Amino acid sequence: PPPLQRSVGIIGAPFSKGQSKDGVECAPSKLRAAGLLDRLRQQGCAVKDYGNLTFENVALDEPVNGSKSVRTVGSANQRLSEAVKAVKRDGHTAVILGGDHSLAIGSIHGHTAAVGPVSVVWVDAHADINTPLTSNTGNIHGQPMSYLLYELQSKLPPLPNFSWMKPCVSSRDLVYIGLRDVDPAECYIMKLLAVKVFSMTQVDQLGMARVMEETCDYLWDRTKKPIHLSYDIDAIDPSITPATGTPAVGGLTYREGVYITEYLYQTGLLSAVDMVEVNPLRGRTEDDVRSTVSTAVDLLLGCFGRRREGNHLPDYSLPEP
Ligand code: 6HN
Ligand code: MN
Ligand code: MN
Ligand code: MN
Repeated sequence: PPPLQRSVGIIGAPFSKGQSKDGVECAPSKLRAAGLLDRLRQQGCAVKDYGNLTFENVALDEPVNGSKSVRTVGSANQRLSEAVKAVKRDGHTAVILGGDHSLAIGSIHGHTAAVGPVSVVWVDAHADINTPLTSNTGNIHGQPMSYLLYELQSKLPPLPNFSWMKPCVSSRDLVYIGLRDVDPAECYIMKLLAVKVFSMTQVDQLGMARVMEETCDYLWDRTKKPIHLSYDIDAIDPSITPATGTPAVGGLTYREGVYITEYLYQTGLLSAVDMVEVNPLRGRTEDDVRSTVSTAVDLLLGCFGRRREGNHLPDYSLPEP
């Protein structure tokens, strides 16, 4: 097959105010230190590094309807949306290194602002579809999908520093993979909107190969749109990726997790990827952190053509004796 899109634009988004645990803002530098950019280049990608964004803490950011740091999260996502839009206009596949999952608001918003409607593949233990009014925790990283979906707009209260954003995803264009820790309100919302879900039960039933076939069959029923992959590292089982803020037992194996990325790469439609919720301060040991970071790197490499059967550059030739 012809070589697929391998021009990558990387944005670091060291943002943590969508939840309350320190450390997730350190992930972009850890992923870089693990050699992400060099390894993408070694596998034949053209990589442009857009650096890390900086975010300000909005003063006097009192809770709104129980949700924490709304203004700070709103302005950070506005900045991220602009950055993702620029990367897409430059013609790259965007990679957003989080940061917590609230940044999917700006990431998906900026992506659609540049390319039009997208399909969203959300790989996560959690559905992250609470509205500010259903959230039990007040953490916005558990809410991003509700901000993004057209169908939930009438259920959202006005939120300070979010007037820049408009909903931009149809519930018909969303697929979840890996769910196993879903709040009752989230479960209700997903049924109400008939969202396509491959929970861990379906992964067990069907196997990941069929899950991916059915995911694409479902998303491509109408037209093939660019794909936004939003990958929460807590989708993977915490025995492999323990360094994350909200671990949930019974997750994807390393192999299932990587298979998702290999499959989506082969579609040629992968247009933006979030890698979120790696928290280098949450592992119990150095090895916990190493395993989490290196799994996140492997997932990103899989998104850009790394194959487990081995790889070589197109111009490779055997040395002559
Ligand atoms: N994540 N459902 C819980 C909440 O706080 O709303 C957990 C959210 C986890 C967030 O996966 O990024
Ligand atoms: Mn998440
Ligand atoms: Mn999660
Ligand atoms: Mn079909």
